Amino acid sequence: MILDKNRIAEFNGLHASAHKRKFDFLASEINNVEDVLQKLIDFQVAIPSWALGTGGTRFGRFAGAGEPGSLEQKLEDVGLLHALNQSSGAISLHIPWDIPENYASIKAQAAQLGLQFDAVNSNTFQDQKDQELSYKFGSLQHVNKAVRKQAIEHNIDVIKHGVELGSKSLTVWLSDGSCFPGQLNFRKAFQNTLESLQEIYATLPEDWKVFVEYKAFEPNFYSMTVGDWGQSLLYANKLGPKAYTLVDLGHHLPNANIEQIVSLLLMEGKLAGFHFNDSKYGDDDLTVGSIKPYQLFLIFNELVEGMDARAMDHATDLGWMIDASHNVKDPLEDLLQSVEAIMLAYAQALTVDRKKLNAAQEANDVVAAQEILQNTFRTDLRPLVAEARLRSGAALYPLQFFRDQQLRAELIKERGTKTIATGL
Ligand code: LRH
Ligand code: MN
Repeated sequence: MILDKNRIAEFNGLHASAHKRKFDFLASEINNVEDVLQKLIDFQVAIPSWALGTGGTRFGRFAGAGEPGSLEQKLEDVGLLHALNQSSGAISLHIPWDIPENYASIKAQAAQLGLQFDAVNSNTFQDQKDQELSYKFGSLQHVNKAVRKQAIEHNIDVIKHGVELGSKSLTVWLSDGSCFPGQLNFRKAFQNTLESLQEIYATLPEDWKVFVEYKAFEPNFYSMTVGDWGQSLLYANKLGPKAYTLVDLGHHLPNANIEQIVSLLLMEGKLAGFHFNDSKYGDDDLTVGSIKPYQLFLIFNELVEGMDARAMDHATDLGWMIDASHNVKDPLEDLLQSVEAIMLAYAQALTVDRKKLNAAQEANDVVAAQEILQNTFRTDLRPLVAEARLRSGAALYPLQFFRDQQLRAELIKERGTKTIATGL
């Protein structure tokens, strides 16, 4: 479905005056409002190709209707999200779930939809039907050199797909680890994994990066061979300047201080970027900001402080990606909510009074420091994010537009109810 822009203009017309009243009031309170608006307009979040259909758990999957049944239809869906919020200008592909049959036509379709190809993701956490050796006991860590070789070749293959598409980074998430004490020699597993990553690293094009994604547990439940930020940073430092640590918000042990991890990885110049989602217990892959919106704000607060300290370009110097799975929500509605939550947290971080906060920190005025952060968090900045959308030709309220215009019903009319999207 290609959305007719006039439908968006007509919708915005209905809401323009109410929006202007709210925005004008808010703008009068923010001294760098134009700078903030431009940063919001420039900020793009990559949509995961594996999260455009209904996900499931080992207990069940309740299929949705009108899902994308091909890579072309997945691009259409990301194009639709981008038309609605002008903040979803990239797609992150997972190989082999999304191998393009024809690079030229996929690139042409993406260009027509205003989409870039963000990081490509390898997959050595499943055995493909035509695969010779199994990854049951790991891939890059495996005790058997032939299995490691197979996994290395897959990652090199994924880079080739990425180069064809114009992507500039490879994300490596390894399910490797162990389920029981004694099952694994941790040192050998680390060294096998490092040597394997070094072979992959050696094939990276000059202007490419490799993102090493860590995870505390699942699908292994005793140890993970890239189990936390420290281990990932160890790999990234030993690999070289093109290797970075990717932070998936759902990959931490309970109560981890993710904003502190982000601050230190940024300080070291080794932060790759993010897989945004939210969780209450494990790697729940829930809608961004749906469980811990204050933590998301605190993470963006560290990001803006740390990126400005290194004069980094907010929009392009880090990887901004969503990684979610939708069990009970419409995938597109869930992703619209997630992008909104990310833009809101970024807007909040951009409007924190940094001079006052630094002064409070220097004075150990703990109360003032908290008040400065919470005043911003408790200020409704939604009109600011909506204004950025209005100025970039998007819908003032994307989710409401999606529902009012019954876009899911239109997708079902086009695709039927039986199409199933590859992915999680
Ligand atoms: C692992 C993970 C990884 C992806 C997968 C789909 O939990 O976060 O980033 O490869 O989800
Ligand atoms: Mn992830």
